[in-house]
Amino acid sequence: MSENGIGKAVKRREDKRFITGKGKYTDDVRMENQAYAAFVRSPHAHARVTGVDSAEAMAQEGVIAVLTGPELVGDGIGNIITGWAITSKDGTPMKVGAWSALATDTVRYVGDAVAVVIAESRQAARNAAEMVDVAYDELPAVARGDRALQPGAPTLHDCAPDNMIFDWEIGDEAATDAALASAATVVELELVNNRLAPNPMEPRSAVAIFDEAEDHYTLYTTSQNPHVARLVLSAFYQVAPEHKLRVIAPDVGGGFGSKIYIYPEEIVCLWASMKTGRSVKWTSDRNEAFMTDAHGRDHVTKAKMGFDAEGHILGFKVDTIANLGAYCSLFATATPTYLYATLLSGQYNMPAIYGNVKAAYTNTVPVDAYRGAGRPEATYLVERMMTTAARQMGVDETELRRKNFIQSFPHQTPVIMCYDAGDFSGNLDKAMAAADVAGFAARKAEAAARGKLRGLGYSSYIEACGIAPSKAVGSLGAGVGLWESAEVRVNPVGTIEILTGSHSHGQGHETTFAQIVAERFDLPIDSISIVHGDTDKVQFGMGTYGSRSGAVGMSAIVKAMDKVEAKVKKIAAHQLEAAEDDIVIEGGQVKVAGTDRALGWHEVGLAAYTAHNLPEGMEPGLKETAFYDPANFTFPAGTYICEVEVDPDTGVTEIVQFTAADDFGTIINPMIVEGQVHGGVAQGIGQALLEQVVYDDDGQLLTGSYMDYCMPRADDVPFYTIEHNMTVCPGNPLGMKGCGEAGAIGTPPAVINAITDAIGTNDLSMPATPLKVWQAIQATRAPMAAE
Ligand code: MCN
Repeated sequence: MSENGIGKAVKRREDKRFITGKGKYTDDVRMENQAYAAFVRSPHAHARVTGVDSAEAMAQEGVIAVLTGPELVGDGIGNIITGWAITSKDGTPMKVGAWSALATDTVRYVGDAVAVVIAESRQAARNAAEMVDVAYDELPAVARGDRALQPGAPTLHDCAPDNMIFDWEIGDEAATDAALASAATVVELELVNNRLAPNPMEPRSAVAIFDEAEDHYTLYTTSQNPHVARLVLSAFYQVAPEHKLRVIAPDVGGGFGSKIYIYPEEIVCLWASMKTGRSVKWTSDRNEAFMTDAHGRDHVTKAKMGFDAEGHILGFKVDTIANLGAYCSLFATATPTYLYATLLSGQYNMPAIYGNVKAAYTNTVPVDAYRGAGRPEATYLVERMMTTAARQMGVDETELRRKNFIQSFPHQTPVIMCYDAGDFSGNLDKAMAAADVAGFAARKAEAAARGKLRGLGYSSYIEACGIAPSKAVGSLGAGVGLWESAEVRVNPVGTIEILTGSHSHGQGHETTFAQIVAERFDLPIDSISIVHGDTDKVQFGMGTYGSRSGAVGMSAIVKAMDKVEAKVKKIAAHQLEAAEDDIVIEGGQVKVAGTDRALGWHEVGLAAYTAHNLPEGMEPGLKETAFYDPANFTFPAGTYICEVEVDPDTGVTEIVQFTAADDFGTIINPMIVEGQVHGGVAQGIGQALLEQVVYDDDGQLLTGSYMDYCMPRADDVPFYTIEHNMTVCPGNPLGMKGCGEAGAIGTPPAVINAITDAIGTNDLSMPATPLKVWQAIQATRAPMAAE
């Protein structure tokens, strides 16, 4: 079949424009009457706004308008919503504090927008923004989730006097307590999952265009899900009715989750465009990005795992406090609940699990989904627990994992998920062979001879991708369905356009999506184009996050291709006077199998549109649409092995080897999948060793630039060894599982388990900076005798 079909390492077609600088991003859009927005942001973490004086700003040259929260609310622009309703264990609904795109009376984090200046140039807007005089009455602030829930902490929202958004539970507490009480060994852990800034290469940007003559709005924006943005902007923020608003997400330079949400800036730019009659552009700078892009993670967790005398897990009890920041962002409430605690079973048979998650408001920027979203938090906990338990019980950690691995499928865990397929021992075997675990002792001895501490760390992760089915997620509180759509449009000349509701912002969909079409119709990949990211071109779709585009988005394309194939076969059978079952599509032709009777693929396309000779009653045209709602999540899983060398004198960790053995089901493009794993592992290494957003106790952001927030660079990451161990996913037509987040999910515990193996203590938190590692080493050493 096609030389560019499934399983082929086709080079990314989109890269030509990216690497030649020809990508077209939102900030590249320039309108003739374009003005610029600059936001006036709160310097305080918590304060009452007692007045906004814009006279001086308005007097500056080039300033068109200064707009404020009360005007926005007065024009009927609605509050920012959260999309997943969580019910607390006492049956009460979660407490959602009001979030206006421009603050009306209170600011709740440093960077909260108070006003916007619209001016003729970016610089004029920024200069004038500094002249807007906002009077604040400062209020006490709280930045840590655990502290926000303590009595006496300052209250952010009246609806939640104790700052508790929800106090949610999953699993069976009594059964878990009984299991722990009967356990031969109980292992306890306290962990912090550090707060991260997503840092996509392209910062957020918006260009809003109001066409007064047509009473129509267009928004160019850096979105992972333009249709959802249009829906929310229309239905909830009342910016414009859906049919009068076009949202275009052109080339988007990465998102990692942070571009799922509809932020205040897009709402304000659209509204300001209507108010001023000008097109309005805003592009975030890096400081603004650190201050206002939704952050990720930020959990504090206490957990206990009980084992019987043979090392079988009996029960797992988890208490987590999740810091959700100042307001509930779009997916924020789903991340520490249904995306986290439903994976507490990891790859293991666990008869009893109980998870309690308390979500807190704090005076920090909202926390939401960031690459992995909930699943890295679960994996970090489960996999550090397994390693710690093996060390505490004095058993081999790979044997402990194997003993507890789930072996038969489908497997229903005690926390909602039903794993459909997997080969966890096989993943571990592949990883151990590729990492040459057998040779580790010799490498450790050699390192010791050089004065270095060498360690090996494991992580056997599992994740759930392609959140589904819509009915099930609806019953758990989701405000949307999580299906995907596709249209397969065969043109009269036989070329094909695929209109997909998925959105590519670095994942290579223009290549992989075309590969499955090339494979199916045995056509050159150049005759296929992928259209996405424009609500005026593409039918409603749900966008890209949760590694769903392969498993869900491509499945919709397959469904639409089924319909196209059926019609093509009918037309060919009619014209070639053969039975439909005898028609095959190959080599650019539609043939009667075993004969030389054939039509060119393009001839069938043309026949569908001339409609001169179609079967009786058939509609002309060759274009089919499908909506695909998956029957279940997909469950990518794997084992990662990290080998480190620690310098005991400086605490510096070097990752000397990193092996990833993943099960992503059917792989469409091995090169793109490897790239996805490389990127994810780099982010996982970033979380484990380098990255951390820090707010001080007053809620001031201390890591507001790359001088203070340490991203991984090329010399922080090793060359990776990537292995695959495929079990086909039974839940979708291609047998695929997602690969886009695995690296970020599986990596952090592998790195920390390796360092703690090297230095001989479990007491280490992320990011494991040289200072922390050095201090941990010192703590393991006996105090020097007093002289
Ligand atoms: N693929 C494949 N075979 C598989 C699985 C996937 O060939 N078995 C291909 C897919 O066709 C697609 C790519 O791999 O081209 C990733 O597919 P998938 O795992 O379905 O993930 P999505 O396309 O839905 O992308 C979302 C995912 C997420 S959730 C984050 S966060 C993330 C990630 O992708 N953000 C990224 N990878 C990123 N990569 C870049 N460059 N930039 C981001 O912002």
